[in-house]
Amino acid sequence: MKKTILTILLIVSVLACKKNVKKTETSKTTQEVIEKTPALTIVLNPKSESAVTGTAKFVEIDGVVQMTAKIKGLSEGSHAIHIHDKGDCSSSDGKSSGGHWNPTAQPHGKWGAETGYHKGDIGNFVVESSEDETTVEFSTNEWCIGCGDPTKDILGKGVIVHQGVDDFVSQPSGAAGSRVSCGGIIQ
Ligand SMILES: [Cu+2]
Ligand SMILES: [Zn+2]
Repeated sequence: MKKTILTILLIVSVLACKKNVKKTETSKTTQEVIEKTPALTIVLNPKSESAVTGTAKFVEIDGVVQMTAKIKGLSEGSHAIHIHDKGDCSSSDGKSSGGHWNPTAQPHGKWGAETGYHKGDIGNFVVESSEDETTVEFSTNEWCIGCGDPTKDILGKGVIVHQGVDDFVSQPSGAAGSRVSCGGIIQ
């Protein structure tokens, strides 16, 4: 009888031990995955006396950077959004962020155009109602977050939202009008 109880206790403790080990391993793996996923969220601040605010979230998964921008305070209609060369939004007109981010020395254009485009040429988006927040989604494998490759790395650059529309033709920046919101892509 004593032997049976001991055996049962032994089996129970071995099972409990096994369960514990498995749990620990699982949580460690999840933690590692989180640490390996570069991500950041930046704030977009009003410029050129606008009231355009928002956030832009960047996440890199399997070599693809996904941008999700949420923007408020824009008038109804189409507006341009780009990545500009500097993460400096200090000037009141947003021009401290420089021209379009163009590390591959291409002409300005529509994203993916055979004639060329800047790495910052995200394009236009539509605001359905000036009352609502508009979500802008964009993803590409031509960017990275902190990989150090100067032709891909968006860290240190700046997101600019324009009052006007990018015509994809005018050089060097698509004649998209004033810069109404700015956020530095800085961790
Ligand atoms: Cu721009
Ligand atoms: Zn451009």
